[in-house]
Amino acid sequence: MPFINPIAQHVCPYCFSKIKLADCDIVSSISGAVLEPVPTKTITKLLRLFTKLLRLIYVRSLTGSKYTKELAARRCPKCQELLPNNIEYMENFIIGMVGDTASGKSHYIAALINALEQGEALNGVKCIGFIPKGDTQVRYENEYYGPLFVDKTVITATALKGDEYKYRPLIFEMVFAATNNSDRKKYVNLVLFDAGGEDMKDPKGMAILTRYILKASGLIFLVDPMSIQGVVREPSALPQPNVVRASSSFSLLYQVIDMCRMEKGIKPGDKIKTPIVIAVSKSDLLNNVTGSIGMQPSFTSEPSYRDGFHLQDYDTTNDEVQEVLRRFNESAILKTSEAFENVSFSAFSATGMSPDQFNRFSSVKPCRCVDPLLWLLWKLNIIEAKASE
Ligand SMILES: Nc1nc2c(ncn2[C@@H]2O[C@H](COP(=O)(O)OP(=O)(O)OP(=O)(O)O)[C@@H](O)[C@H]2O)c(=O)[nH]1
Ligand SMILES: [Mg+2]
Ligand SMILES: [Zn+2]
Repeated sequence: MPFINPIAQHVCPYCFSKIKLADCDIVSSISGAVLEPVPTKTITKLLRLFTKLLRLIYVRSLTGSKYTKELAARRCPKCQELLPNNIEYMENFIIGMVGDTASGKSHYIAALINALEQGEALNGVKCIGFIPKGDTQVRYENEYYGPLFVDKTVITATALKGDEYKYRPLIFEMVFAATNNSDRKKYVNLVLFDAGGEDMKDPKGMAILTRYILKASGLIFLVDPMSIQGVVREPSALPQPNVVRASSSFSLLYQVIDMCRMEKGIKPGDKIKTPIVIAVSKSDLLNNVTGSIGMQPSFTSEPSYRDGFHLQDYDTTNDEVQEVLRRFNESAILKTSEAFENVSFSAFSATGMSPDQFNRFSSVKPCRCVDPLLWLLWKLNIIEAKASE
């Protein structure tokens, strides 16, 4: 039976509280019944003292058929969510999608996870295990994969449903093989949050409903090309998109910076350490406009990830995207992003094309969706990058 460190603190991926596993009830995921409660006031003082001491040296492992047949899980004492059953030996990496309404967050999640499940990119970075936890796969298939890749229709705008009061992440267990530079395997839960742009556009929404942005290990900030005024005004911006924005994305970025500083106690002028990728979404819409300024960017073609994450290729696209933002009068985003210590620029297309008038795609051809995630994993020291040859 594996030893579980009883004094280690773990971060709940749902409410972000720091918890000790000894303080969690063990619950059946099937019936919801409490299988082993944390001792409460109902038991005698002496017994309570004894169990308290025991919990300081021993935490039960949830292995064996007794727990498997109940799909046993620990329950967070703060938010009552059932924790992933691997929480004792995994580190949680919360990756938050940020972007205005209709900037492309949900289609991106659909294409990103599909690309990860295909395996080539993960094999390349020596990820030897990728497993969705709990209800993640069912939710992914119903809300993302099914609509986009099977029905080839637009995914509906994200919003909390009737009785929901918080966004729940998709959680994937990732195991990385030992390498020359690190002789131990790495165990990581990739915790991916998607939320409605409406719930992050003002400080109140971000403080309560999209709080994950302030707790994230890494951020992917989406910039819709249709929020770049220089692109929208370009006559060659075809096909003309159905959403043209009145304002640029950098006001949302200002808010992220302001609230991250408040949350983490960072003085103005000091940099925020959370790595962030500023990613231009819907890069297929840029095909014509980049041509009009004589650019043939490599960010509109899919690279091979077979033998790993190529830093040189990423750096090329990083420069290209910054050039596009400069040339189309969106330098404010470049300037604003200087508030972050680790920032890079990327571009991807989740679908390869805009939907038709019936909200359908004739085919779905994602491009460069894994780039932002691989860069974050590299910055977080989870994967290694291939330096230039
Ligand atoms: N051309 C093009 N359109 C895209 C792409 N990705 C998304 N779209 C379109 O952009 C619109 C919004 O995409 P969503 O993924 O729903 O945007 P979102 O950021 O999740 O929006 P909210 O959930 O409302 O915050 C949809 O009509 C998509 O069809 C893309 O890669 N290329
Ligand atoms: Mg959405
Ligand atoms: Zn919790």
